[in-house]
Amino acid sequence: MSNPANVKAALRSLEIETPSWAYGNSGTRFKVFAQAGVPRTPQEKIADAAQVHRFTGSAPSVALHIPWDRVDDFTELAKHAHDQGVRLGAINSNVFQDDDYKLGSVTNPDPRVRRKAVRHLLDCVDIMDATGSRDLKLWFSDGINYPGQDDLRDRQDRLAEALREVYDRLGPHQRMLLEYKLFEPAFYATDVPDWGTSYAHCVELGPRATVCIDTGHHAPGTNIEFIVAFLLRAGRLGAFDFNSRFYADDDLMAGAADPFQLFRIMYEIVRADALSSGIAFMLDQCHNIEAKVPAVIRSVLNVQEATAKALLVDRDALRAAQLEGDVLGANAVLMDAYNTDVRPLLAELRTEDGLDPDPVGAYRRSGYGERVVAERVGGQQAGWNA
Ligand code: LRH
Ligand code: MN
Ligand code: MN
Repeated sequence: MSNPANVKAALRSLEIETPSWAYGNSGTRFKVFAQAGVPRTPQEKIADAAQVHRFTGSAPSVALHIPWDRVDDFTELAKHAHDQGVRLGAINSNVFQDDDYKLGSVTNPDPRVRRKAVRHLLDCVDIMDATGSRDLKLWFSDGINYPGQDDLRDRQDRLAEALREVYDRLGPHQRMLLEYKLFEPAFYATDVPDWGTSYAHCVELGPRATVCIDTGHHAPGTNIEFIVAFLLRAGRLGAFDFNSRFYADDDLMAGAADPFQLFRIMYEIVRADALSSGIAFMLDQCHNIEAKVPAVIRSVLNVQEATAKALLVDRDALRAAQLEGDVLGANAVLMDAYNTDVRPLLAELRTEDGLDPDPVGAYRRSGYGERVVAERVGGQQAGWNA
């Protein structure tokens, strides 16, 4: 097993970005259950994100979604984040909410709609310039519901053209993250349905275009750690949107439904020594029935636990067993690490860093939740589930 000091050092370097939309009201397409005390403004979402960082020490940045988080002055918003002890992270573009996008955004057959969508993406790069964000995250709801509805290949051409224009606008230190999703809201054919499509467009674009893996965006049973290993080998894994799913894009807390899968993903990261290589480890979640800030804290802890277990894998013993063809032995090495209770190690790490060993408990005891319930009236919707 790796030595605990090395494990702790590696865990200290792990940064998990939280999404502004996790703090707002959200729900399913059937109902949004409004919660008391949820943020009314982007500034208040950032204040909540800062609480997650305060109690975990591992969530120093918050992703924005535009236009959900539109403000007049993004430089001011970046300053506000800094004053709260966090920074602004990835800018997530939103070209899926307007009526104009009924038949798609950048792949829409109507050039006027495509121009509008590209203009929004370019606006997002302007916002990145103001916030100092490195990453532009693109997710397209584009696709078709019926065979013959539109030309599959033309849509790829339109997509490539739009991506090129946006990629060429990026500054030298900015990156594009292209997220894929199997289905929903388009059902028959999605224009960026899988990692292969995303990867192929990224390769065509250039080195600063990389794939974002949202763990909820695959068919059931997909081996996500294989995708992780492949993209790492190809140098094209840019980011994760972590969340848990039982069925589809459930957006539940990362590591809640399948902590073993999260461990297997993090093991591939550790295996590639890629924990601090610039991959953005982000959460993309909604907390529809549970309290939001503690749910985000719990998710950060889940990612930390999976990572700690991945770091505990005895890589030398694993390699030796693999090369000997010792199937059971190799599997046992991995399972030994997974079955280790890493909570005492993480509690010790937090204590050493001046944090409470129990971040969820500490948050509850802080009284922040009660205070915002008293202060904030009329919380805002997180997303599109009106
Ligand atoms: C799409 C998605 C994408 C969006 C977010 C709100 O399902 O995962 O990342 O930006 O949800
Ligand atoms: Mn996502
Ligand atoms: Mn999603």
